[in-house]
Amino acid sequence: MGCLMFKSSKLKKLQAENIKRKILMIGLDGAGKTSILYRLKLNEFLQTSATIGLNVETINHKQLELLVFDVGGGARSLWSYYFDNLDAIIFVVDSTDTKRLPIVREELLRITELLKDHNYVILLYLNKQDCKEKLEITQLIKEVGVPEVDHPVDIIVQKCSALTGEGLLDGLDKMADYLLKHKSNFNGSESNDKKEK
Ligand code: G3D
Repeated sequence: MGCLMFKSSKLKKLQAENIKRKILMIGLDGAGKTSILYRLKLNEFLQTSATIGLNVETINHKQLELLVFDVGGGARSLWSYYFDNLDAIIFVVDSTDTKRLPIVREELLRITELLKDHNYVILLYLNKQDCKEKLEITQLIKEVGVPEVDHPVDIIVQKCSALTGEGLLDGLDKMADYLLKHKSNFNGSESNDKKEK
């Protein structure tokens, strides 16, 4: 009996332990990264100001503890400083900013090339879907170069709005499911996997 009780409390403790994952949130300035971060964290749409440097928040979702780095879009050359040991990238695209889609495309192809030896997933948030003037989803995917990413990276595409909250949790769910399913393949997961046995 004592042994059984020990086992069940140990199991509960292990189940309570979250699996930590490092997420980098990037995208051009004004795409809505900071708004998304705080909508996910606080379930509120906050009035943001330009990110100088970095916002870092922990978001608990499913069994995961996600450490999210929101790096200012004005400092694109700095994105790669956060590539070490990352598990996922949330790439935020402003669906209404059609003029800058060629830059988004360039950046997406650049980061997938830089990360070709890493094991990670990309969640592409097509933000500002509440706006009237926006590109259709298939066109948007084509314009940002998703079909051209030829490195073996899985890309989850999700329409969303930080203003209304629509689509944000759906995207996070899909990313969390992906990370949980593939966790044994990810950096730093060995200890977590061992703990769960
Ligand atoms: P960034 O962190 O990527 O630079 P922000 O982007 O989160 O600072 O957002 C840039 C601007 O877009 C902000 O407006 C913000 O309110 C707006 N925004 C963010 N997400 C959405 C959305 O889903 N829908 C709409 N309609 N607007 C959004 P301002 O006016 O402060 O520049």
